Formats: sequence, C-alpha cells, structure tokens
Amino acid sequence: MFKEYQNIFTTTQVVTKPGMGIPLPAGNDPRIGKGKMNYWLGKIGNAQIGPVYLGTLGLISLVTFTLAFCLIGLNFWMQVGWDPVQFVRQLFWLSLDPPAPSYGLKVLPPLKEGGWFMIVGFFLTVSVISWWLRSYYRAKALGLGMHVPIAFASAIWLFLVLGFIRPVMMGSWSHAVPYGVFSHLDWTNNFSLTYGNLFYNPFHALSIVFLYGSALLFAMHGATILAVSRYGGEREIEQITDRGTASERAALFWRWTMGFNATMESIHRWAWWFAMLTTLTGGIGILLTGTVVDDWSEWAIKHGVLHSGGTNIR
Ligand code: 07D
Ligand code: 07D
Repeated sequence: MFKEYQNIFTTTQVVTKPGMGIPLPAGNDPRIGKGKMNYWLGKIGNAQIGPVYLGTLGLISLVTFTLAFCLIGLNFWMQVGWDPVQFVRQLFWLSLDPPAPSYGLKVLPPLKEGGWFMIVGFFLTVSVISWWLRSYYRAKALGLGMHVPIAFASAIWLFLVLGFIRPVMMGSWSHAVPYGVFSHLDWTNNFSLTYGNLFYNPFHALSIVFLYGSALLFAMHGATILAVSRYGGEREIEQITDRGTASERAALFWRWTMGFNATMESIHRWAWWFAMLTTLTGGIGILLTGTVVDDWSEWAIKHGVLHSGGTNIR
C-alpha cells in the first residue's frame, strides 16, 4: 500500500495524449485548443491544461470584464494627469466613485461625475451574470447538480445588493460601493458608522458565523483528508465502499475527539451550506440597513440586546 502513497512531492504524472472528456451535446460551441501536459501544473494538481470551453457567454464575460477593468484603470490614470509613475504609486488609493446624491437614480450622469462609474457598473454586472449563466450551462451540459451555480448565485446576491438593489431602494446610486482598493474599505467602515455599528446587525453576525465556520470546516476537512491520504483517503469514492481504511479512520478520529463525525458525503454539504449562507445572510443584512433599520445600536437597545445606560459603547 505504501508504494502507492502519492503526495504533492511524489505524484506520478500521467504523460499521454490529453483527455478530451465527453462529447458535447448539439447546440454547444466547440472547445478551444487541443490540451497540453504541463509538468509544473502536474506538481500542484492535474497536469493537463485545456481545452477550454469559451462559448458565447464566456466571451461576453471576458470582454465585459476587460472593459470594466480597463475603464477603472483609465479613470485612475486620468486622475493622476496620465502620469504612469503616479498611477503605480497611488494605485491603492485611487478611486472611481459613484455619482453624487443629487443625481439620484439618473442612469447616465456626466462622465466625470459618476457617468464612468455607471458604465463600469454595467459592464461588471453583465460580466458577472454571464459568468453565472456559463456556470449554469456548463453544469447542465455535464449532467451535474446545480450546487456550483446556486452557491455562486449567493455571492452574486450580495454583490447586487451592495451595488444595485440597495442603491435602488435608497433612491440613489450614491449608495453604491466605489471602485478602488482602499476606497471600498473606507466605504465599508463608513457604512458601519453611518448605520450605528454593523456589529449589532444580527445578519452581519450570522454572516460572520458562516465565514468563520467555513474556514474552520475547510481546515478540518482539508487536514483530515491529507492526514489519511497515506491510506488512499483522497480517492473518496473507493473509500466509501472500501471500509476499514482511510475513511473509517478519518471518521473515527472525529468520533473519538468530538463524539460525532460527518460522512464522506455530508462534510461537503456542511461546507456548501456554510459558504453559501455567508453571502446569503450578508446580503439580507445589508439590504435591511438604511431601508428598514437606520441605526443598529438603537435597534439593539429596543430589542433588549444593548442597554442604553450600560457600558456598551456605540
Ligand atoms: C482569494 C479569489 C480571488 C479574487 C481576488 C480579488 C479585483 C479588484 C479592481 C484594482 C477572496 C480580485 C480583485 C478584480 C480589482 C481594482 C479597482 C477571494 C479570492 C484576488 N471586494 N474587502 C479585498 C472585492 C467588498 C473588504 C481584496 C471585490 C464589500 C475588506 C480585493 C468586491 C465589502 C477587505 C477585494 C468586493 C468588502 C477587502 C482581496 C465585489 C464587504 C480586505 C479580496 C465585486 C464584503 C481585503 C485592500 C479577496 C483587502 C479586501 C475585492 C466587495 C470589504 C481588492 C472584487 C464592499 C474588509 N476586496 N469588499 O481576496 O486587502 O477575496 O483590501 O463585490 O481587507 Mg473587498
Ligand atoms: C463581496 C460577494 C460578491 C463578490 C462577487 C465576486 C469579481 C472579480 C476577478 C478573480 C465577500 C465578483 C468578483 C468581479 C473577479 C478575478 C481576477 C463576498 C462578496 C460576486 N466584519 N461588513 C461582512 C467581519 C466590520 C461591513 C461579511 C468580521 C465592522 C459591511 C463578513 C469583522 C465594519 C459589510 C464580514 C467585521 C463592517 C460587511 C462579508 C470583525 C467596518 C458587507 C462576507 C472581526 C468597520 C458584508 C452583512 C463575504 C456583509 C460584510 C466579517 C467587522 C462593515 C462575514 C469578521 C464593524 C458594510 N463582514 N464589518 O463573503 O454581508 O464577503 O454584511 O471585526 O457588506 Mg463586516
């Protein structure tokens, strides 16, 4: 058995013709490239690179993302008077901001007063949504379940709440998140300050639970599988039927240490739910802020979570 033990340093690499996978059903675009083997990729995963399925949606997504990305960059560059040195030096501090509150929900304000922001937002949203559709259609073409598209939809939900749904409900694009490395952090900080401390938003708390929980579960699962890979534990399917080896030891480890163990199947459900719920609950929390609840500290006092005369600081 130990002769078969393979890890990142000892992997036997398959050197053969690239596998093309299943034939595509009618109505699908062809795949690009013939595929190649790469030794270094083989060190960290599968040695084969390509062919890639691009398709119409993939192309739309790539083009619109590139447009959004370059327009942000050009705006930054314009802001430093087209000086390439300053562009690099100030990159993290530069920002493309949303229109001022006076423009409300106007679709296209003057370019330098939020117009570029709106154009970028449009391209970025088209890009994210077409990548989602791509994940949906590729999953369908392969006969998969919808788990990846559903989880990705949860992230897109938070993305749309932040930049589209909430600004619309607040009646102004000025509420959207700016495009900039540090400016979006400032926005996040100001958001919490403006609405009376986001820590008292129970959905922010839930989102944190799932975020931390995702990290913990991922660490436990990753560590467990690596720890039993010396018994072939990473070959999950064989392990489910081949009892008495890796999977069973992995399960016993957790039953002995915690009293309860997940199964080879259920651990992935735990992970999926935790990750998916991070952005799902997060989006709910952000949507409620400024629309239903104006001040989370006051909300907490009203509901007996905080005491107005106590030592809690706002
Ligand atoms: C590791 C997968 C790879 C993805 C990466 C991100 C871009 C942006 C654009 C230069 C885990 C690629 C980045 C394409 C380039 C320009 C103008 C994912 C991995 C490597 N944030 N945020 C970052 C985004 C929000 C917050 C980093 C995006 C909310 C805090 C990066 C969005 C709030 C911190 C970034 C978004 C918020 C960050 C690293 C969209 C509340 C940090 C991200 C579209 C959720 C951290 C300087 C990362 C940092 C950070 C991107 C939204 C808070 C630039 C694309 C508005 C507190 N955010 N963010 O690794 O170092 O993610 O900031 O919604 O501390 Mg952010
Ligand atoms: C942003 C989903 C959208 C992203 C998509 C990806 C591209 C690029 C390109 C790969 C991240 C699009 C990607 C276009 C692709 C390439 C090259 C997911 C996103 C679709 N908070 N906080 C959260 C903590 C405070 C605040 C969530 C901790 C303060 C605001 C998370 C602390 C204040 C918001 C979380 C803390 C504050 C959040 C994010 C501690 C600031 C949000 C979850 C210990 C002073 C967001 C309900 C996530 C949210 C959010 C954690 C503190 C503000 C759990 C641990 C009190 C305004 N915070 N926070 O997955 O959902 O984001 O809130 O102090 O909007 Mg917070």
